[in-house]
Amino acid sequence: MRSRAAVAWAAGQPLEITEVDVAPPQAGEVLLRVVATGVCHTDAYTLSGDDPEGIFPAILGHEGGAIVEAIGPGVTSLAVGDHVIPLYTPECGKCKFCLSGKTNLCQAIRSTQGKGLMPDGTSRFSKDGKPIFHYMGTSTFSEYTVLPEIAVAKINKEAPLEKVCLLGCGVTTGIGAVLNTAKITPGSTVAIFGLGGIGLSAVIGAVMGKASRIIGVDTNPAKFEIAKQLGATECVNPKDFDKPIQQVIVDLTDGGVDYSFECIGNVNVMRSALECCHKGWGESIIIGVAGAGQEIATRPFQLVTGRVWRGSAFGGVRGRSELPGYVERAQRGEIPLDTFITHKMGLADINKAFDLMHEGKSIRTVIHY
Ligand code: NAD
Ligand code: DAO
Ligand code: ZN
Ligand code: ZN
Repeated sequence: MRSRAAVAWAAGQPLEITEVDVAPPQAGEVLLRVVATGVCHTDAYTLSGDDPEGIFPAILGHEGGAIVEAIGPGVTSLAVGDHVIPLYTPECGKCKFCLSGKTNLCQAIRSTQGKGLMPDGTSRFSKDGKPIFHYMGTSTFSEYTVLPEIAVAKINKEAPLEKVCLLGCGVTTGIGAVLNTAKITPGSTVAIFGLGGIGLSAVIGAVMGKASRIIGVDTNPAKFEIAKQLGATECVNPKDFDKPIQQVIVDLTDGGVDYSFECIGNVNVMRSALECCHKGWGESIIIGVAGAGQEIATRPFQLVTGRVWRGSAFGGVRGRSELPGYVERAQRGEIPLDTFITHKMGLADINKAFDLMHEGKSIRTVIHY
């Protein structure tokens, strides 16, 4: 079949809106009609060429809300008409990782997904007979996309897909990093570096976890109002101080915060986030994705003296079993998705969504098909 799509032909080039061919779902796969998709910083990161896994040409997009259009042979857990969220972190329930109970990083299709291919080693997308790669196993910048059954979460049909699409990445990532990865305790003090879609979601997670102080940190003060609206108790701009931001936070908090979250992808900020944690017990969670080849650094004594450095992917959330619960929380009004949607537009304007993100003018743009 034919599908409207935004194709990334090469790193650093704008996406081209065009028609692509989509092959039918094979065994264990489903064809989805994407109703709406968010645009996340990770899409921009890959498009920039900084992503070591970035392969071109590809159809980007990983924050979708969709409806099952067709199922391939052997699919049992999904039916045509189901409302779903595509998962870049699948959940097979059978691999060593799924069975460990310790991680959400299912590895069942990891090797092919990382190569931009379906589990059988081929792509379902092509243009004029030439294959186009999948992206993060989701490719939600195509109106029709094919996913393995194990990478699709079935959700409540009542939930608006043009809003709950944001639970496919950013909002779940931020909330999950606070509640699942850090598991903050009530009364904790928290610092959140970067107040984009991920950091603002971490603010929500910190409110849910009953943090006593939530310090938002961003170099763009335009983000402070919305952060405070969501529950940040104070916001600081590193540019306003002539000492390192970690020192500012240590001074503000009688020795440092209990938990910090890096939601930018900047290795220098990752160091600040670690070093603003309290001696003896402070934990810093890296959420941001740094550029290819970059490395983090701190003095080992920071860890010897009790600080903990950890990371979080998709908020530690197991997509098929836990994401439907996030949708229910959003339906109950506990996750204010509307606050995140600063812009809405059609697929034809998707490059504007990237511009708005780079200009710091959007939290999330939702693309409607
Ligand atoms: P975004 O661009 O919307 O937000 C980033 C924020 O950081 C902006 O508000 C910006 O002003 C601020 N910022 C930039 N440099 C700063 C600095 N030096 N100090 C303080 N603030 C600074 O991005 P987003 O969509 O919220 O994504 C954030 C990061 O999270 C990206 O690296 C993205 O790739 C990553 N991410 C990770 C996961 C995961 O599972 N680990 C999931 C989604 C996104
Ligand atoms: O299992 O080795 C693996 C990779 C899992 C991918 C998790 C990606 C999380 C960070 C990327 C940002 C997502 C938008
Ligand atoms: Zn994302
Ligand atoms: Zn698995």
